[in-house]
Amino acid sequence: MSNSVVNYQLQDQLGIIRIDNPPVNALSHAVRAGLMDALEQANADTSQALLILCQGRTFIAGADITEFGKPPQAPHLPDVISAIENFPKPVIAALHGNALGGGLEVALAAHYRCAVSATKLGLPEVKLGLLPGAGGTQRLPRVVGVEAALDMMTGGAPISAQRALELGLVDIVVKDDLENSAIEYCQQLIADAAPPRPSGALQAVAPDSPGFYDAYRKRIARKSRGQIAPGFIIELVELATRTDIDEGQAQERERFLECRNSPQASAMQYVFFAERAAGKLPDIPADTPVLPVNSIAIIGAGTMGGGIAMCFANAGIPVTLVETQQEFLDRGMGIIESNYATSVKRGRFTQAQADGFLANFSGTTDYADIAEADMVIEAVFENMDVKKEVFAKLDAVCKADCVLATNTSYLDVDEIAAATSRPQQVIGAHFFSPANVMKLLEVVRAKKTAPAVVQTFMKTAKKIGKIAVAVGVCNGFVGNRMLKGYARQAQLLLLEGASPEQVDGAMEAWGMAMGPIAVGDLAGLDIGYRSRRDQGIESCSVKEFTLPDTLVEKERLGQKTGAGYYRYDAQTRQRQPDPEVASLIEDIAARWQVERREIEAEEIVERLVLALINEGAAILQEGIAARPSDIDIVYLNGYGFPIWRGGPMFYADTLGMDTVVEKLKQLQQTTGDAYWEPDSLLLELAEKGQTLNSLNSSPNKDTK
Ligand code: T1G
Ligand code: NAD
Repeated sequence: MSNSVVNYQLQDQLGIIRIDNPPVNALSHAVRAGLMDALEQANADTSQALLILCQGRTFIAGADITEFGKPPQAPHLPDVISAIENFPKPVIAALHGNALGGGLEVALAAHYRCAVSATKLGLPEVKLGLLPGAGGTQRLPRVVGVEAALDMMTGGAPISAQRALELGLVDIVVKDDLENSAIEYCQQLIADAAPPRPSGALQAVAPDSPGFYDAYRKRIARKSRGQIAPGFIIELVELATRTDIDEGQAQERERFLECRNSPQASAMQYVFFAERAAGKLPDIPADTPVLPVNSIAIIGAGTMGGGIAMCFANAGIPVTLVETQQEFLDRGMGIIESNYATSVKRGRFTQAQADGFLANFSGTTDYADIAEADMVIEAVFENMDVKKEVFAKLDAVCKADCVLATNTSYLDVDEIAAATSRPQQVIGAHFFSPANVMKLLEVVRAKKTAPAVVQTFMKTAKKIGKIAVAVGVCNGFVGNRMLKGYARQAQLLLLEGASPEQVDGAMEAWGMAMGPIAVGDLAGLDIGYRSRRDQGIESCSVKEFTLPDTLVEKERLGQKTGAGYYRYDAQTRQRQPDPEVASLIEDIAARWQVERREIEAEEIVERLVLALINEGAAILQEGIAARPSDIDIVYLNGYGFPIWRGGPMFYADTLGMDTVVEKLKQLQQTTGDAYWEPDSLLLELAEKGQTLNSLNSSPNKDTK
């Protein structure tokens, strides 16, 4: 009695359940039903023990997320879990790949667990706005202890098989031939007459330090700000230490359903699929051949060049740094070495790992030394003439199929490509600072960039752990272009009466990682100042630039000079409001005859988020982004937009197109600012009663 995805077979004294539901053996309805059938069969036959394992690249990677939002079908997962835990014969789970979510809960319901060494084990539900809903919050603390369980469930990051062995989550780490090693282990258990060993019967030991849970809530407060699931997980783990498994699971189910029905969960599940969609280019087939990238050169070992180089070295790809002078090379390498030392101190890498990464580095001031590089990424000064000169040199020395990329933030990639005889090999690769930390990468497709070059960069991005989004050429691409309107509103709100701390406070309370004013101080006000001068904009000639221009001319560049919009405490680096800036703002407002008034947080949030939405719509209309979810992935991974709001375009749909258009029109009327004219795409969608999300299923094929 098997079905298309679950097979049961009796082999000597061992019943073997094989699950085969590609791509990740998710616990779909068919898998759940198949498991119940197989348990029934094994219960009735002569098997002495029961082995559960999966075909393909991974053990069960969780409940089937594509079934969320659809009417749930029996058997439900908690029923399958109880059937496994209460099975009268020992049940063994054999793990490989990613045993995640409901998959780990199935393994926890089993009485014994073995795993191959590369297995990852985790309960990442919190990343989907959920919590483990099939006993994970009750069984995991019983098996690994309260603190380790909390770390795994509130953070969502998987642990290694070795760590799982140390914690007692797996009983044995077996050789890589999973099936045979697992069968051998089962036969040993049968020979030893090992009994069923329900983890639900174990006792979860309460931590003895008073105030443990409050301290734990404080510890995760910053990274889980605004999310409901992490708090519920702490509550349920605490409950596990003082109730039996049935009572605990009942409470868990209630909290799980509360999360599942929350807007946060639908936003975060949208993000799960949006991240995966971003890697699929509507006009370039997935099987387009990619160019080899086994060596790379980085031109410019400054702030960005150094971080970008670390990404490749960490992925095991030899990196050559190119600078104009040896002293700049030494300076750049010095910063890289100290970054690794910091990572070792913080336990992110072992010393051996850091040494291994550093061994991938070499440096030169002679371009001829990079003639054989497979890929080159330029990260020199943000100046068109300098970049053109560099690309002309690369065109002269690099081999024909070398991929030539520029890390420019704003400049025209088509113009840079035209400085070479091979524009089809030129592409934009916009990393975010710090490049060795930030996950986002805007892959900028110039008009002549060859599909194979685009595909090569998308694949390379995944290899170095980045989330790549393909975008077209325009000033500031997707992220920085939308940021301009957002930052402009922030400046206008300051002149109209809101203080820097009010603007940042409102956005951070709404969920942004950092408010726009503080972000300016973090990035450095001189970058914007130089870019405006390069564009020929005279200082203090534009209302919304007058304050940052004035601050720069007062050498208040932001955090790096200890003062910008805020003053920064030398020890704590904490930002403090500065009365000097407050009076400066009043003067500038008077100079521009801006009437000042009380401004509520709600207005601040509304204007800044609507600015993102309206510009995002224009970007879609122009085909600079292929789908709204790509824009969301840019803002979630590059600009600190709260994941539980799904991104600016997803958020626009939660407001509704009618509301968005109405609010934009109201602002246009009250401010007289043409900037607020609703983008034609929003008008069209509102008229047709459609959502931005409806465009995600038919992405724009002409992203250039
Ligand atoms: N359900 C449905 N589809 C899934 C899926 C899932 N759980 N996981 C992956 N996919 C699809 C994915 O969309 C993609 O499809 C393909 O598989 C390959 O994925 C009760 C309720 C396992 C580490 O959160 O983290 O259990 O794009 O491109 O980089 O407590 O996928 O090819 O059409 O990501 O090798 C908890 C989610 C669920 C794990 C593999 N589980 N998955 O990464 O491949 S909630 C998770 C992942 C739960 C219970 C609760 C990763 C991966 P397509 P991929 P990958
Ligand atoms: P930086 O000033 O820190 O570093 C630039 C480096 O390039 C310097 O070390 C300089 O010596 C070197 N250089 C200049 N001309 C060179 C040449 N002809 N050959 C070799 N090396 C040369 O600048 P940065 O902040 O790292 O910015 C680099 C690029 O990255 C710019 O285009 C910038 O717009 C972009 N960018 C910056 C950030 C950021 O936050 N800093 C973020 C994304 C993109």
